[in-house]
Amino acid sequence: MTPVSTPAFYVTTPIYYVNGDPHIGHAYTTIACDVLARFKRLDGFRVHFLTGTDEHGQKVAKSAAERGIEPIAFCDEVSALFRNLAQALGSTNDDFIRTTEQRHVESCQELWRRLEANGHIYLDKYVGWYSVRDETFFDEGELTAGPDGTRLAPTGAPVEWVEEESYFFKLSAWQDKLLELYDSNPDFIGPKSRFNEVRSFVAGGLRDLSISRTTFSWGIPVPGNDRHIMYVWIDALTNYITGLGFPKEGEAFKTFWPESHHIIGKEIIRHHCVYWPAFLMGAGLPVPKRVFAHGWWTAEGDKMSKSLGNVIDPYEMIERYGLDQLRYFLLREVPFGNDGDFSQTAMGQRTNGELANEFGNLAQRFLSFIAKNLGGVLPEPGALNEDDNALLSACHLLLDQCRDAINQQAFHSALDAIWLVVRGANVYVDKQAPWTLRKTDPARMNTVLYVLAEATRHLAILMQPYVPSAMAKLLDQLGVAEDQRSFAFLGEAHALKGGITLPAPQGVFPRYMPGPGQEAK
Ligand code: ME8
Repeated sequence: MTPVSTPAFYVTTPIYYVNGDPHIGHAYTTIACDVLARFKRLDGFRVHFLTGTDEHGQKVAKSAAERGIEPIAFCDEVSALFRNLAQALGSTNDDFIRTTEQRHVESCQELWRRLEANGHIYLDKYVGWYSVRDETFFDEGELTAGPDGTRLAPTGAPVEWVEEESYFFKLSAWQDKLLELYDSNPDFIGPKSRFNEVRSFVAGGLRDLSISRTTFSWGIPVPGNDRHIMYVWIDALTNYITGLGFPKEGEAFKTFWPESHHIIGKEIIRHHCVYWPAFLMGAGLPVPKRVFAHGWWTAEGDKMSKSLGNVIDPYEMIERYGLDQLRYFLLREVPFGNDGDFSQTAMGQRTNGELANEFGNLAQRFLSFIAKNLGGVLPEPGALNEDDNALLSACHLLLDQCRDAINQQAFHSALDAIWLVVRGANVYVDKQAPWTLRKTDPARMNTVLYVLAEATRHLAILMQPYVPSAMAKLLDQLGVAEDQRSFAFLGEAHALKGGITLPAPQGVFPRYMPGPGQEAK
């Protein structure tokens, strides 16, 4: 049983709308959260990782109507696609939430009741603009001119004029409390640029928020007035506490909520960093620990869209390059937080240049050397020289460097640090040239091979969150037992023992060879 003192960590993806099929953007956030969850588990944390689907609202109701089926049948179908994608990505989520589940209805209604009881909700009429695509209300001043005198939301989505009776949340009353929250918790929002964006939005003044609709019925009924359904965002955001058993504030809630990390795309930062903490504070609940907004992917230089037909299918990428390769590429190519472009040329280059050549070859060179020349027995090292110590100390420093980076969600920085050592290890092999030492100084050759194995053990253990299947194979080949692969086994105290027989080596990162018609565009 996990001891009670084990630190906890809670990570969530946004819950994805079921009005469209999953694509690479959804895969990106899920993979990032999975890397975070795996890293923390390996680092001794008790982790809860939640993902799921956002199934209510006007947009979903419209999509179901277009298909001519009941909304719930439509949701069942598309939600399953997201669930399957998570699995195909190797996601280790502990739960998959659907907002149409009864547990979630109860949770939302309880949150509403608490807000109402605390005097934060009033009934009035909403008159203004609404974007169905963003499921968001916009002020006149935020809109831009569209074609033929129409208006567009800042996201480019069309807006419609709405006039209907609505419940409102007194968001305007939360300005000072929110500013106080940001100022006393500089890590509440990452990256820093987003923090500043949110802070100045709130400092500019807040208007009360319409939180119910009456003109369609696909949503959670407002307690005590079922002519109204809840605004889809109050419903959606609440998933994060439903997933911990709310309205019960039991063990899961108490353990994980104070350690909650929401990873989202930059377009939904306002909902997560303004509305959500205000709802929670209004209901007398603690706010999440941190919200990190990453950037957006374009495809070969263009915005991904169904109409352009350039939406990148994660399954196709897995099929073509491999799952570990896709996971690595997404977190390596672009600093987490920045926008990036998904180019297959870059994907092919990272797959071959970094994974196959730099990392894969490093391991295969010494492992096959040991297999061929030493009967597969890992040699005992002799005295270590300066070069050996330099490489091993660089390995020993990696955990702290990766931890610092991962705690900031700087997935790319952790990879940069690891890659410096991968490159250093390649320089080391070339300089030490064990193939020459075999004839001139076999004892020194033994030391070099051992140092390479021990360095690779460190690299493989630390790379597990990113490329789990390849690293499982590599650690097998290094003779590292499955229960000795957590970060607690990094460092000298658990170094490999010379004299063990290693299994037959085999490549862990195959080279990508474009098939006919698959040459990078
Ligand atoms: O917004 N690049 O759901 P959604 C990077 N249901 N990430 C992308 C992306 C892209 N091109 N496209 C999508 C919703 N994403 C709401 C969320 S949460 C309480 C409710 C990712 O299906 C990114 O994480 O539109 C983004 O925030 C999310 O998918 C939006 O998914």
